[in-house]
Amino acid sequence: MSEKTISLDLTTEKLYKKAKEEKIETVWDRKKIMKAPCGFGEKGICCRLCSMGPCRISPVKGKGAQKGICGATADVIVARNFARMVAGGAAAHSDHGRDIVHTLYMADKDGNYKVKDEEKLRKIANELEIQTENRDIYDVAREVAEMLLNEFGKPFGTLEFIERAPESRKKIWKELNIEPRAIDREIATIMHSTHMGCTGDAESLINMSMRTALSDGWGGSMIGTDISDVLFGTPVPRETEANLGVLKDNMVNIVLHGHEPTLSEMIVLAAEDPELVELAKSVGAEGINLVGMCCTANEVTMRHGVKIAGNFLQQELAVLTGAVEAVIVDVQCIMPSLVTLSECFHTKFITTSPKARIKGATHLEFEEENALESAKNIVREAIENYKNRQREKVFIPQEKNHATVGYSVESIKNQLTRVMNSNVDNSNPIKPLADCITSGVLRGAAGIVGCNNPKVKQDYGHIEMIKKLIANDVIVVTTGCSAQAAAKAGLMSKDARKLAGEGLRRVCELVDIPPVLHMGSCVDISRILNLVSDVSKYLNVDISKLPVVGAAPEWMSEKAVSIGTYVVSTGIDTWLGVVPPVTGSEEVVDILTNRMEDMVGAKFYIEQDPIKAAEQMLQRIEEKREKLGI
Ligand code: SF4
Ligand code: WCC
Ligand code: FE2
Repeated sequence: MSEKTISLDLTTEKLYKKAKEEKIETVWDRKKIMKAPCGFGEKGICCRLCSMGPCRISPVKGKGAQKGICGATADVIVARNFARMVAGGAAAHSDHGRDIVHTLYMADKDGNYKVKDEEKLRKIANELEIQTENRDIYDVAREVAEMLLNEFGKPFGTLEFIERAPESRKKIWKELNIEPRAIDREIATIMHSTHMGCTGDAESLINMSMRTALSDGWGGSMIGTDISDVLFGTPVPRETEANLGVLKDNMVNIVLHGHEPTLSEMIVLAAEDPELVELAKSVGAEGINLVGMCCTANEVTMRHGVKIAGNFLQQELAVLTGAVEAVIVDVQCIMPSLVTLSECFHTKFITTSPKARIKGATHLEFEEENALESAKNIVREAIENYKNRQREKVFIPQEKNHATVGYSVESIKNQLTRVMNSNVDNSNPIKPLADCITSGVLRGAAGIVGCNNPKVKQDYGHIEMIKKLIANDVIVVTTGCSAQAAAKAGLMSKDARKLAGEGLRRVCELVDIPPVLHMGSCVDISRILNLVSDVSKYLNVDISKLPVVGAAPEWMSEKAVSIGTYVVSTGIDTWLGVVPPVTGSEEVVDILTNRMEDMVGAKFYIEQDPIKAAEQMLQRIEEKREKLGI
C-alpha cells in the first residue's frame, strides 16, 4: 500500500503526514512492521486449542501435516476458529446489552437514569406479556429488566425477540434447530463444542455459529438497542457534523470513544453542567466541546446531535491533533496504542470500565450508582488539562461535513406516515416503503455496516460501494463506522440526493431524507432486522426473497463476524470486503458462500473490490425482483 493512499479521508492523510514528520507511530506503521500476515492464521488453519499443539495444517494438499495431532482436519480447525470468532463477537455485543438492562433495572424517577421513552417501554412490556395498566412505570421497567436479564441464562425455551421475525423465518430456524435459546448458553455451547475433542464436523459448527450469532442480533444487540431507547430516548432525525474538523481550537475538546450509552449519556449531561462550563471558562477556554468516536459517537449523535470526530481508524489521529484534552473510553474497539500516543501530547487517556482496563491509562472508574457525579469528575479532569495544551503542537484539519442522523425504525415510520397523511391510504407506515420497492422506484435496499481496517484504504470500501448503490436507486441504511464514513463524505446530507438515481432522488425529496440513513451503532443493526421484518410481513414474502442486501466492506472485529453470520441467517446476502480466515478449508468456504443458501436462503460473498461487490449486489437485487415478479 503506498503511503499516499492510506485513506479516502483528507484529514487522515494530513494527520498521518504529521505523525510521520513527528516520528509518532500509528496503526499503519505497525501494520507495515507486521509485514505479511501469518499464512496459517490468515487461512484459519492454525489450532492452539490444546497443549498437544499448537498444530498447523499445511496449506498444500497432500504435503506436510494434513491433520492436527488429535486428528482434527483443516475443515474442523477452520470451522472451530470461525465459531469462536462468532462467540467472541456475540459475547461483546450481548454483554453490552446486558449492562444496559442492568441500568434499566436500577432506573428511578429521582435517580440519574430515568425512563425516557415510556411508550417504547410499554410496547416492549406488552410484547413480553407484562402488565402495564395502572402500574408505576418504574415497576414495569424493573419487571421488563428482570425478564430481559433472564434472556441471557434462562434454562428453557427460545429468545423472546425472535418472535418479531416473520413466520417463514422462524420456521427455517426451527427446522435447522438454530432458534437461539439463552444468549449466554449459546456462547457457552460454542466454547464447549470447540473444546479439544468435541465437535469434529464443520457443518455442525457453522450451524452452531448461526444459532449463537442469532442470539446476538435478535437477542443481546436487540435488547441493547431497545433498552437504550427506553432509557435515553428513541432517536429522531437531527443535524450534526462529522470529521476531525469538529474539534475546536479554543475549547476543551473531549473525545468520547467506545460503545455503551450509559457512560456517554452522563458525560453529555456533565458537559452541559453550568458549573463545569464555568470551570472551562476559568481555565481560558470558550467552553466544552464534546465529540464522539466509533459507536459511542453514533449513540450520542443519534440522540443529541453530538458531533462525530471520526471512525475507528481516526482514534489515534484525534490525539495527533494535539488539541484533545481527554479521550474517554469504555469498552470495545479501543486501541491500546492510545496510551503511548497520548504521552506524546498533553492528552489524558481515561479508561472507565473494569472490563477494559489498559495499562498506562488513567483509570477513573465510572460508577453507575453515582453516575452524574462520576461523569462530572471525569469531565473535570479534562478541563483541568486544558492549561497543559502545547499550542505549538496543535494541528486541527478543517475538513468536516454536514449530516442528518437519527433514523430509528420509529422515526422512519413517522416520516413515512407524514407523507402518507397527505395521501389517501394511511393504513400502515410500511406501505409507502414497500410500494416504492415493488413499483421499482427503489430497486432495493442495502445495509452497509462495520469497521475500518488498515488492510483497506480507509473509507474507500464504504464510500465507493454506497455511491454505486445509491446511483442505482438502492436506498442505503448504515450503522457503526460505516455510517461515520458516509457522514464524513457528505452522503448523509440531504444534498447528497444529487448523487442518487432518479427514483431514489424522488423518494428522498418526497420524504425529506438523505439517500443514506444513519440507523445507529453496531448493536443497532437490530433496527435493520426489525425494519426488514416489517417489510417482509407487510408483503408476505420471506426476508430472503426481498431485494435486500448487506455488506461489511472494511470489517475487522469478531463482532462483525457475528453480525455477518446473523444477517445471513436472517436471509440477507452479505458481502465481505476483507477475506475472513477460512480459506484453509474448502468445506467451510463452500458452506459459507454456497451451502448456506440452501439452509437459510442467503450466503456470504467475498469481494475485496467495493465497486465489483456493488455490481454483484445490484445484480442479486435484480434477480430477486425478477423472482418476485416485480
Ligand atoms: Fe492440535 Fe487437536 Fe490440540 Fe488443536 S485440538 S492443538 S489440532 S491436537
Ligand atoms: Ni462497530 Fe467495527 Fe466501528 Fe468497532 S465501532 S470498529 S466494531 S464498526
Ligand atoms: Fe461498535
